[in-house]
Amino acid sequence: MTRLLPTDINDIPTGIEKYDLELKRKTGSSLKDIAIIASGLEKANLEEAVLRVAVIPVSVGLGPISGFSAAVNAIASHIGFDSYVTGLPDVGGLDEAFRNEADIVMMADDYLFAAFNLQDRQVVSNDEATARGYVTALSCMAGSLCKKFVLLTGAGRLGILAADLLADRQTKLIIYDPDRSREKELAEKIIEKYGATVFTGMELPEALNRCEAVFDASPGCAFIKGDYIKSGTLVAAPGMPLGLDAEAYAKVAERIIHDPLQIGVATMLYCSLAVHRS
Ligand code: 2YJ
Repeated sequence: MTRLLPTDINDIPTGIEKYDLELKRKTGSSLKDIAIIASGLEKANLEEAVLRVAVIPVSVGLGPISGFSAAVNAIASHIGFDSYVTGLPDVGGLDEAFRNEADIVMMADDYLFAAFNLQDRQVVSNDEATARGYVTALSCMAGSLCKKFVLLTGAGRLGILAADLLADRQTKLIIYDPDRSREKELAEKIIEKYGATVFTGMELPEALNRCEAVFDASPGCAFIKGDYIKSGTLVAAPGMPLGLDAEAYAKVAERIIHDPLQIGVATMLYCSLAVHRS
């Protein structure tokens, strides 16, 4: 996750209802349901009690991003948590969260954005949750990803997590990274772990032509061109900025999941209630 800009997130609190309707139209599932499925929890087994979430602004490094804590808070409230932003940042905020008996604390510096479940000593990173949430959303959109050609662009931190989850769903994985050694290294790991078929060494136009779905885990901007993507392709694109150019976006507008925070944050919260150790 590159550092978000206030313009990426300022509309989240006012637009969350509309966002959720659009997500449901595209995937058949609400934000809350995608997060629950992604976490591996069973909806029927979830406890009734409303959990308290404290979102703590963090001032170290590059400092607070205007609207970041408010956006995280709006997402948590929208999916049914009793969420609030602490009055103080940093250690003062943590002190406040403990005194108010928060169940979950969410905070981000320039390197890590994490949810800490204070009851169960669980910690979930935004990267981990974003990979889980977006693979789930892509799968809901597709019906099933099993045996489908899925192109994963980007073999970095998020790509490594997504590759694992996509291979686990028995996709025919195509990995593309401009750094071909990273691409190969990730493919070898996946082949060794899952005995899966993984395709590498393709040029992007060929890979886009072969695949039925794309998981864009790259930090690149507008490198997926409209000339090459097919109009039926399903796209999960968690990164900011968007990897698709305007023409590519227009072609897949009804089949693309792309947001700056919503799926990642919602999935962090439910994953913090579940046990995940991969
Ligand atoms: O509290 C705040 O407002 C800021 N300290 C939030 C900083 C948010 N951090 C980022 O955007 C970093 N790029 C985090 C990367 C996390 C990896 N997914």
